[in-house]
Amino acid sequence: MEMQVKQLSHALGVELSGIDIAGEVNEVEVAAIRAAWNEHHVIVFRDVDLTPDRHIAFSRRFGALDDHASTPHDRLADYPQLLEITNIPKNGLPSQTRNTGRNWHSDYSYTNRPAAASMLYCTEKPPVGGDTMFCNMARAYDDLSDKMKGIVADLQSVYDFNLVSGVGKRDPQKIAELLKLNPPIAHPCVRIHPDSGAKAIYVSERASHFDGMTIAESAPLINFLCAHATLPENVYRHQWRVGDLVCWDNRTVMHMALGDFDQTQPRHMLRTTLQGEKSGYVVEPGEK
Ligand SMILES: O=C(O)CCC(=O)C(=O)O
Ligand SMILES: [Fe+2]
Repeated sequence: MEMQVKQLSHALGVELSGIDIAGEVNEVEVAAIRAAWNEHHVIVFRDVDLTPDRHIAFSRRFGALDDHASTPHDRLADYPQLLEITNIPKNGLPSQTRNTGRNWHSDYSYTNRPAAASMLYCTEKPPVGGDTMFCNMARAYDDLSDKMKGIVADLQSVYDFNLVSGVGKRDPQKIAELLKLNPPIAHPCVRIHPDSGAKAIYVSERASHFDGMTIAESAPLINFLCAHATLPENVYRHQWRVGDLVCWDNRTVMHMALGDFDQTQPRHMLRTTLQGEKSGYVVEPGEK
C-alpha cells in the first residue's frame, strides 16, 4: 500500500498512514517517511501498537539513538533509549517528569549534543487535554527581514538548564546533578538542517542570553524571536490519542507540552531521541 500524507495544519505537521511502522519497514518506506518528515517537520502515526523494542527498532531506522545520559533519572532502567514522561507517581513520590516540556523548547538544547529528532508515543492520556504544540522554526526564519537574518547569523544562543520549565518543582538534589551535567552552553542562533539545508531559528524560552551580550540586552530579541516563531499561524496543536507516535525534528521545530488537563488523571508517554551532531561550547552563566 502507498503511504498517504494528510496535512494537519497550514504551517507544519502531517499524518502518515499506509505503512505498518510496528512491523518490518523497508528502505523505500523509510525514505518516503524521511522525505515527508523533512518537508513537514512533524509527522504523526495513529493507532500504532508499539512495545519498547518496536519503538526503539523503528526509531533506529532514522539514526543513532541517544541513551539520555544528560537526564539519567528520567530514562527507563531496562531501556536507556526510552525517556518516560508521565504524571503517574513513582514509589509514592510525585513523578519528576510531571511538568516536563511546559515552555517552548527544542530537545536537549542545553547539552553538547542537541537532539536531531524525537519520537513520542502515547500510552495513556487524560480524557480531555494534555495537548502538545509545535511551531515551525524554518518558516519563522524565512519570514525574518534580511537585516534580521544578518543579525541572528552572528549570534550564539546560550542555553541554561535553569530555564527548563518545572525545575523548581523537581528534587533539589537531582537538579544539582543535572546542572553539573549540563552547564550553560552556547549554540549557533541559526541551525542548518544537515539533510534539507533549511535554516531555522535556534532560540527558545530556555535561552538565557546571547554569548557576549548581557541578559538584559538579549531579552528583547529572544522575546521577539520566540513570539514571532510561536504565532498561532505558525503552530500545530496535537490532540493526543492512545497509540499516537508523534515525531518532530528538533532542528526545525520548537514544542511545548500544555498543562491543560486534570493532573489527577494519568498521562504517560515514552520518547526516543535521535542524536544530533556535537555542537556548542560551555560558557559562564549570563550576567544581568
Ligand atoms: O509530554 C509532551 O507532550 C512532550 C514533552 C516534551 O517536551 C518532550 O517529550 O520532549
Ligand atoms: Fe521536549
